[in-house]
Amino acid sequence: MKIERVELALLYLPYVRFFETSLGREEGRSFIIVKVYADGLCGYGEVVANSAPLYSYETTATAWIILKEFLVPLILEKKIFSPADFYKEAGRFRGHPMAKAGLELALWDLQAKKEGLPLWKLYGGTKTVIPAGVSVGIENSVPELLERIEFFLGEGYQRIKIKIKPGWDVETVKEVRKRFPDIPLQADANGAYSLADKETLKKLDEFSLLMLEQPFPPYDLWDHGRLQKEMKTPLCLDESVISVDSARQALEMGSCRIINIKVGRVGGMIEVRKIHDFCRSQGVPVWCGGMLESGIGRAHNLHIASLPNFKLPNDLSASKRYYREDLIEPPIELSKDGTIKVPEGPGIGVFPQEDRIKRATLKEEVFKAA
Ligand code: OSB
Ligand code: MG
Repeated sequence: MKIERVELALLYLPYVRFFETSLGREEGRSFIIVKVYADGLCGYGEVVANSAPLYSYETTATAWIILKEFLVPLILEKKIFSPADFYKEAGRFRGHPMAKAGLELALWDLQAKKEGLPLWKLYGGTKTVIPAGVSVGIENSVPELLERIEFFLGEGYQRIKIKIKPGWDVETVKEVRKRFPDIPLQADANGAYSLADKETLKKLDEFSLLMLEQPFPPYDLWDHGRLQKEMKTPLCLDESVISVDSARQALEMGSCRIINIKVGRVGGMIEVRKIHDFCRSQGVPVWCGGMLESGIGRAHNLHIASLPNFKLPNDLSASKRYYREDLIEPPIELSKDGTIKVPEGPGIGVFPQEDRIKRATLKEEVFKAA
C-alpha cells in the first residue's frame, strides 16, 4: 500500500456545557483531525492536543508543525504505511506524543479498513462492550455538582469521577459521599497539589474512593511514591505516564497502583500495547482515559479499551455528553447498563461526517506524495 495523500484539519467544537478542571474552565475544544488516503480508503486519527499547553506541553500549533515538518514526510517521502514502521521511525524524534499518536491512529484505521476488520480485532481485543464512567468537571457550587452527578447516574454511568483542586477537595468529596454513599467514585487533581498538601490529601482516605488520579505534577514520580506510602486510596497516574519505561519506573517506585492510559499522551497504540502488557504482567489494572475527544478519537478509544487488562470503568461517555452534534454517525450511545458497544464495522467502525468536519474546520492543509 502506498499512502497517496495526508490531510490535516484544525477544528473547533463547542462543548454542550463548560468543562472545568484544576487547569481552568473551557467552553470548547480545538483539535486536529488527520486523514490518510490509499487505494480509495481513508484512515482517520485525532490529535488530542488543545490550543494551550495546560494538560501537557503540546498544543494544536506545535502538533501541526511537527506533523507537517517531520511526521507526514516520513509517510510521503520514506513511503511508510504500517503503524509499526511509523512507530519506529517517528520514535527517533523526541517528544510530541499527541502529534505522533494522531497519525499512527489514522494508519491503524486505514490498515484495518484494508483488511476489512474492526480495529479491536486487529488489536486482539477481548471485549465488545466497554464499561463507561463519566468525568464531572468543577461546578460553581456543590449543589450544582450534586445535581450533575444525579443526572449522570440516572443516565446509567457505572462510576463518577470528579475533578478536584485546592479549595474544592475534601469538603466537596465529603458532600458527594454524604449524598451518594455507595457509588463508585474517584477524584482527579490534574497535578494541582504538591507534597506540602500531603495532610489534606490523606483526608480523602475516609471516603472509599476507587482511586485518586494525578495529585502532583507530571514529573513528580518520586513524590507520588511518598504520598502512596501514606495513603490507602490507590493512586492512579495519568499525566506522569508517557511511555512503558515511565510506567515501569512508577510501579518500581510505588508511585501508583493503577494506570490511566491515553493513546495521545503516550504517542500511539504501539506504546499503549506495551504499557498494557507490562501492567498486565505486574497485576496492575489499567483503564482508558479521555481528552473530551470527538467521536473519531472516542471510537479509537473504544477499540483500545477492548484489550483484556482494561479492568476499570473508562472515561468513555456518550457523544451527547460532550457535543451537540458529534462528527460521526451513528453517535456513541450509552446502554442502560452503563456500557458502550465497540463499533462493529471495519476500522474505527463509525462514519465521520465530512460536512460537519468542514463546518468545524478553521484551517486545513493537504500533502501529496511526489
Ligand atoms: O485528566 O482525565 C483528565 C479531559 C481533558 C483533559 C484531561 C482529562 C480530562 C477528563 C475528561 O477527565 C475525560 C473524558 O474525555 O470524558
Ligand atoms: Mg486525568
